[in-house]
Amino acid sequence: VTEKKTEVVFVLGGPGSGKGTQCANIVQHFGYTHLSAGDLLRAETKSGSENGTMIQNMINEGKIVPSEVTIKLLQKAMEESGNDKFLIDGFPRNEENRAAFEAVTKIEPEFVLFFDCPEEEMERRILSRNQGRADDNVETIRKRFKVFLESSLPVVEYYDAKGKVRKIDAAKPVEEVFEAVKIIFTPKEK
Ligand code: UP5
Ligand code: MG
Repeated sequence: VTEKKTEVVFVLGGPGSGKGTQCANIVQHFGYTHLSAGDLLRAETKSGSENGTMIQNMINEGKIVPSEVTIKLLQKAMEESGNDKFLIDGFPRNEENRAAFEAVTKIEPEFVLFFDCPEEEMERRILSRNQGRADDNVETIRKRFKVFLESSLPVVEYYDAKGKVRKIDAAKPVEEVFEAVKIIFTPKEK
């Protein structure tokens, strides 16, 4: 019996670039399980666990939660899914996240889907989202943008140097962005 290899695609992009929206579309067409690191962390704050308050404080400041916490949540969700194909949305957010995930799971991503979007557009989208997220206010959004530029973009550059980044123009309407995404996930004819 040959064990099937776990397949991971990292979905990265700034706050409000459309990661969650496009992952929902990809799931419907290509059979992946969508794991949003942010959603898993937000669920953890509501579970009343001992880490909950710490996670909430980090999210309110737009800071990156320690790798071990996030990786544990991702691993648990991967095990529970019963699937072997994952979209990991919003992780890794810094060099330490990336190195720790590879060291702990021994998984290298197949590729990195990167949603490229201007800050003004991302800010507009977040401010009109209205889903009650504690970090969707102008002050925290600015902090999230700063952390994205300083800590998360270097991760994209790391994978770009390995030829693994598939960059998408995410400023277009949802349907047009998904057309570009589809091309990337559709197996090439040999
Ligand atoms: N929308 C989407 N696409 C659109 C389009 N093409 N045109 C017009 N509108 C579009 O979209 C945002 C909004 O825009 C929605 O209203 C949507 O309808 C609309 P969404 O798909 O939600 O964008 P997304 O990129 O998922 O935005 P999100 O706000 O979730 O991104 P963040 O990266 O900021 O949030 P995340 O949940 O990943 O992280 C939140 C916090 O958790 C982080 O700041 C950090 O503190 C913490 N965190 C960690 O510490 N570690 C982690 O590993 C992950 C998170
Ligand atoms: Mg999201």
